Amino acid sequence: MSPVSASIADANGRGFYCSRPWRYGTLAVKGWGPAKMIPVETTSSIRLRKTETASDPVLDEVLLGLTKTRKELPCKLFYDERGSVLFEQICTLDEYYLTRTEIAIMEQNASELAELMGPRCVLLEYGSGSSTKTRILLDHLHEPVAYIPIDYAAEQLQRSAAAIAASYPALRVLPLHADYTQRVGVPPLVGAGARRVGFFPGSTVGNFRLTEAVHFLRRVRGAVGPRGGLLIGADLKKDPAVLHRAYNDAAGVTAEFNRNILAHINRRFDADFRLDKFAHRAFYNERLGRIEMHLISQEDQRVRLQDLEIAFRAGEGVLTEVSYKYSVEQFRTLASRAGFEVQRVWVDASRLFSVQYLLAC
Ligand code: AVJ
Repeated sequence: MSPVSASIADANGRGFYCSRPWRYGTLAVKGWGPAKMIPVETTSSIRLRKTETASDPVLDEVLLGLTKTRKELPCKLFYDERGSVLFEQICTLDEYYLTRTEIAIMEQNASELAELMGPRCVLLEYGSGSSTKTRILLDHLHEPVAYIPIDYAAEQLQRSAAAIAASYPALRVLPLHADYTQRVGVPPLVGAGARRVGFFPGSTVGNFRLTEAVHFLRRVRGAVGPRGGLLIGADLKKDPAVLHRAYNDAAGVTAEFNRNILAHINRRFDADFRLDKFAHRAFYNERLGRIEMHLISQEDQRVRLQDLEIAFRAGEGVLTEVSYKYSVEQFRTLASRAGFEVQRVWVDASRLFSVQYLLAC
C-alpha cells in the first residue's frame, strides 16, 4: 500500500500535510489516495486527533521492543509535549555542548552555507522541533521558495510552522506531520524545478544504527533528487568524559527526559509504568562508538501495557536511545553509501561537532 497523501491548506496556501490517516476537527481524512487539498480558515485552527479506526504502527514498535530479550523503545517517543520542552532545556545545559556548538558553526558560516544551497531552494527539515536553527538559514538564504518542516510532535510542529510563516511572509510553509524514520510521502512539491535541500541538524542522524542511517539518507537522497543537497549536523568522536557529562547532566534534566518516555507510553497506549521505579543510565559504548541511554528497573516488577503484562527483573534495562558519534572520515563513508558526496565540512575549534553539506551524486 502506498502512503496516503492528504493535505490541508489555508487560503494563503500554507498547509498541513499528513502521510497517515488523521482526523482534523470533525473532518476525517483517511483512506489511500492522491493528494487532496481541503481549504480551512487558518492553520492554527487545525486540531489533530488520531482516527480511532487506524491501527497504530508505533504501538506495534513498542510491543515488539518490550517483548525482546533485550528490551528497547523507539527514541522518537521521547517527544511528546513534555518531552519536547525537556529536550529544549537539555539544549541549553552547560554540559550539552552539541546545540550551541552547532548554532555557532552555522552562524559563523551562514553566508557560505547560503551560497552552497543556492537561490530559490525548497528546504525540507527532518525533525524540525522548534525550528530555531532554521531561522539562521532562512535569514541568509536567497529567496527560498518553500519550507517543509517534518516532525512527529504534532502540536510543536504546528506552533513552529505558524511562527516561521509569520516571520517569513514570502515563504510557503508546508508542515508535514510524519514519522521520518518510516517512509515519508513528500507532498507534490511547490516550486517545481527548484533545488531541494534537506536539513537534518542536531546530530539526530546519530540516533540511527548504521544500516538505518544509510537507509534514511537514501530516502532523503530520493526526496531531494539529482541536484539536491543535504545540510546535516553530526557529532564527532571525542573524549568519552565529555560525552558522559553531556548525557548525565548535574541538574538531572536528561534523566527526566529519559523517564518521560514512560509517561508518554502510559498516557498514549494505556500502560502503568511507574516512573520512580526506573533509573536513568547513560554511558559511552566505546566499541560501538555510541552513547546509550537506558532505563534501569529498580526492582522486580510487572508493567501492564494494553492487554500485555511485561516482567522486569531488578537491574534489567530498557534501551531508549543510541547516539552515534562519527569521525569526519566515517561520516564521509556513510554519506557515500547513501549516494551523497560531502562537499564541505565545518567544525568548531575544539572539534566537538561538525556541520556538513552533502550533494547528491
Ligand atoms: C537530538 C537526538 C541528537 O542524541 O544527543 C539529548 C537527543 N538525548 N540528550 C542526542 C538527546 C539525550 C539528542 N538528539
